[in-house]
Amino acid sequence: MRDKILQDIKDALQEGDRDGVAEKTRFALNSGVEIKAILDNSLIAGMEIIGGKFKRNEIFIPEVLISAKAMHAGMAILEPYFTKHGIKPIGKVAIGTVKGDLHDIGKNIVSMMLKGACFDIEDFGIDVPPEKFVDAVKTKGAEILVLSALLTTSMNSMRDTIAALKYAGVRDKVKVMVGGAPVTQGFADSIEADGYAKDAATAVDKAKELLSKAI
Ligand code: B12
Repeated sequence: MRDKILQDIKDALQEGDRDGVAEKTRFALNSGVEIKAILDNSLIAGMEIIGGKFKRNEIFIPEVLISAKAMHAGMAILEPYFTKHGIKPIGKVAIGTVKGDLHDIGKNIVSMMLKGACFDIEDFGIDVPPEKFVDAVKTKGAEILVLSALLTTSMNSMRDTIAALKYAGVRDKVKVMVGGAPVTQGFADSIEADGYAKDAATAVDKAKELLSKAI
């Protein structure tokens, strides 16, 4: 029964059935299925399948966006339960797609996964200038900055953001994690980022690892 409920959500997500995902997620919660299982085995697992199909050109942008919206619908049902169940945030994260870049599908997935892993997330959206990240550290106490870029040109904004943190004298107060399709470990090292991960699942592990290292 539990497996069938989880599979139904996953199927609805892949079909891009926003209402179906919301309704089935509600049903799963009411049936006592754990939040983490819904998140991991239905929403994230479903989105990973969509990501794989997209990579293999089996589906295209509209389908990805429709499924991402369906995932949002499921997350919206789960979110209040994170706090209700006393799940305390494990760290404060500011996330955004860097300046000059309007891609946000991957960033949103990373954001959702971090939220699912109980990080306190402030999402600045797209085209985020370095100053905004600096401000997140200075006035909002962000412990990790998560920077996403999908364009080779906007990768330079990651470098600029780290330079701005140094200039503002707060580089040692925050960990910086970078990612997005064109970003590599080599690039992350070259701009002196603290962490890089190739996908959203690994991003969560990396964020936890960065937090465990003293800032
Ligand atoms: C969808 C899309 C768009 C949509 C964006 C919609 C949106 N709301 O995001 C639209 C149509 C608006 C668009 C516009 C453009 N796009 Co576009 N776009 C894509 C496309 C097809 C998919 C990107 C995507 O969402 N992938 C799916 C997500 C899930 O993957 P992802 O973002 O990589 O994220 C995963 C990981 O990278 C990682 N991750 C992501 N961020 C982070 C951050 C951290 C810290 C970590 C750890 C991990 C991590 O986790 C995610 C999940 O596992 C790609 C091609 C492709 N096949 O990738 C081109 C692509 C990225 N676009 C491209 C281009 C050129 C453009 C435009 C310049 C086109 C134009 N001439 O106008 C504009 C740019 C506008 C701008 N200033 O940003 C090029 C970039 C080339 C380059 N190397 O620079 C690509 C590669 C297409 C191509 N082959 O030419 N695009």
